[in-house]
Amino acid sequence: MLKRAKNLADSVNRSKEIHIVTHIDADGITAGAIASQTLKRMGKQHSIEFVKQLDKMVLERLKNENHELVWFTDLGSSISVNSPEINKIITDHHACPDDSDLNFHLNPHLFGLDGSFQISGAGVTYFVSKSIDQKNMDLASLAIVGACGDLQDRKHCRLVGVNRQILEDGEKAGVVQYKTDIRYFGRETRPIYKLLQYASDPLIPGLSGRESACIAFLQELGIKMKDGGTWRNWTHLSKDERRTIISGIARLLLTKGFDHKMAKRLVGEVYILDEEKEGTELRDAKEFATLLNSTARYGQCDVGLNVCLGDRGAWLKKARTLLQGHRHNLVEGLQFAKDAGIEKREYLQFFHTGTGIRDTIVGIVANMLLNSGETSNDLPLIGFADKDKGEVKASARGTQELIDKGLDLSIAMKKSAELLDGVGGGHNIAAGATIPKGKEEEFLDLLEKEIKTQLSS
Ligand SMILES: [Mn+2]
Repeated sequence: MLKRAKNLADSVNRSKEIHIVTHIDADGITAGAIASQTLKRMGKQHSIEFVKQLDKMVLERLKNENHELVWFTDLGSSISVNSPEINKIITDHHACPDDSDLNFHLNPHLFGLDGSFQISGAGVTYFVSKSIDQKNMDLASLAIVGACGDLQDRKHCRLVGVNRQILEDGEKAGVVQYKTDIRYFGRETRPIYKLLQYASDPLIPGLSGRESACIAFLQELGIKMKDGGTWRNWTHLSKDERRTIISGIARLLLTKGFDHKMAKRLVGEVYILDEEKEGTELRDAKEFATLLNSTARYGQCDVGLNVCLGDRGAWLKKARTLLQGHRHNLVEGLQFAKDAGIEKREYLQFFHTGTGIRDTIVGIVANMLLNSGETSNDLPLIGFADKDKGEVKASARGTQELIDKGLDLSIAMKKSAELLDGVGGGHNIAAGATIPKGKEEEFLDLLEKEIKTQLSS
């Protein structure tokens, strides 16, 4: 991989003008920011754009734009063999056939690694950046944010694989710290009772989703929720207080019949960006990633990009406004999906929200629903939402247990979509597809057949 990274670095070095094309999510924004910052430091002429997916139209346009070099980050694995007309390098981590020897493509799957948890799009982009100049090691912090945005820590409750190398680089450069702590979202910014109220992995029986129960639980444990007039967040608590809460939750889980494996998921590694102010979304890598996601989902990637490139003024303020809106839309979207109803089949379950929610958040909603305890989680969940131009977006989410049994949603979604003239792909645990509207039923039949084959082989 390092040799391939070096090859790609050479291509960058040789080019005077470079156009970056990246994906619209947290991993894509951080990947694009790493590439962009690298080129800026080299004094290269460069530009950047964000795309939802690389379709024929985008490729055709890029061909006509005649860039000296196009740098695809966090996407591009699907086109690696096509489009010889575009002079390109690709740093991606999405599944691709590993039988090819493509010297312009850096992808963990080409080296026998798994891009869903060992390294992200930002991570592979970081390796090229570091190959160009060791001084770019400070960009490891963005690569860690990208990995968290991609939920690469979910499988082992910590980052593993090549991600560890990036983590060590970040530590050496003094930009990232990691430690073991509660894994719930909002350690830096949420009042403690809110952290518990929105807890989803694992769910806390009796507390998740219930504000007053969370407050009562903390009072019973003797935890002071306020300091003077302000809410304390998780990082304000003493070691003892943290331990008291964690064992309190573990006790709840075990008495309600959850196993030790579930209780163990309470605690894991958290990633702290040393240079960011305490108590802000940017201090915790997971919260940073969520901030970026909420710019991306609303077509405002440039806001997230500017925050990644260092803006802490107007752009950050704008990002925070988008985050507020995003939170609101997720709550609404979740309700909308529930109202639409979840239909169960033998090998999958699904919901269809029509135009009710944006196609850019249907995947997050599906994921929230699957982990909410309100759906059975022994079936993958597919969410549909209408796109414009007579197309439908399908987002599929699975669980680790299903992956261990052989489920690969990336392959299933790709195969089924392509049979209907659509496109699909992603990761084994989370994948998406775009298909013609009206073909949903046919799509579900194809998908179910494929999933059945995967789970029984
Ligand atoms: Mn990615």
